[in-house]
Amino acid sequence: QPLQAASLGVEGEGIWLALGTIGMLLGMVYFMAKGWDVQDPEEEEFYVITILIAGIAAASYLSMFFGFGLTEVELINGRVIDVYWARYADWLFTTPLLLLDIGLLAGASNRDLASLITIDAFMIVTGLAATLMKVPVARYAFWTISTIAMLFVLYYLVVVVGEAASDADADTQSTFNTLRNIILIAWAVYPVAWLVGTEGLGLVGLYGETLLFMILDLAAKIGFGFILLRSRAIVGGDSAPT
Ligand code: RET
Ligand code: DD9
Ligand code: DD9
Repeated sequence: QPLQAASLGVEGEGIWLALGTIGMLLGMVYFMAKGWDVQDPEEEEFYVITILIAGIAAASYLSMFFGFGLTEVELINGRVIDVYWARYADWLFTTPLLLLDIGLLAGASNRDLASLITIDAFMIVTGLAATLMKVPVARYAFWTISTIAMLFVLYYLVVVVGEAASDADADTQSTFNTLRNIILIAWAVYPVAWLVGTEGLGLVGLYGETLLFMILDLAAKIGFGFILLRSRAIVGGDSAPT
């Protein structure tokens, strides 16, 4: 049965893709239910962004579960690797939205937000290039470029966005610090997962790598959203209409 073959995945990793789909859907439904009565436009913005993040990820996980977001890359050394490219489509949209969430919380300027999101998109695009290239040295070169871009994103988040947050009230500062720490810890593991996984050195198979990405994705999106939307800091301040 083709459907069954697709949903099991290449190494049985379909179980983690199914759990990822369910986790993203549950997160999305929870955020929708929690935000249903929200009237304040500033607060509503955080809900819209965070629900969109979970929805995009749910669609991406479902497509990977059905084997739709999967492709094979044949390297020049004859090695053939299975790659879930749908992740990159997901991350291209969701990582900017996550940065928008935390940037709006901190009260960062539009100019700083635009810079941050541009470097982030560059990180994902060069990461996809690393993933699809046939020449191993080119793959590691693009991985290195993408990782340097990530270090810029994290630096910018701590220094520039952190500076904006330091002017905010105590609630906002404490929520910002928690969310920033989730990003610092979770995001930094992604290039390591790529490097040890099937795209890189192949120390970890597709099964283990898919599990690792699922845990990271749920922490970085649903854990992040849960903390953000529970915080009083997102309720519009003086600027909100009464
Ligand atoms: C890649 C490979 C190349 C090197 C680097 C990467 C970084 C990816 C990151 C992804 C973050 C995803 C999130 C998803 C939310 O669920 C592309 C793996 C640096 C940081 C937060
Ligand atoms: C063609 C199916 C790709 C699914 C990716 C979902 C994320 C898109 C934003
Ligand atoms: C030009 C960048 C090369 C990076 C090599 C990394 C090799 C890891 C095995």
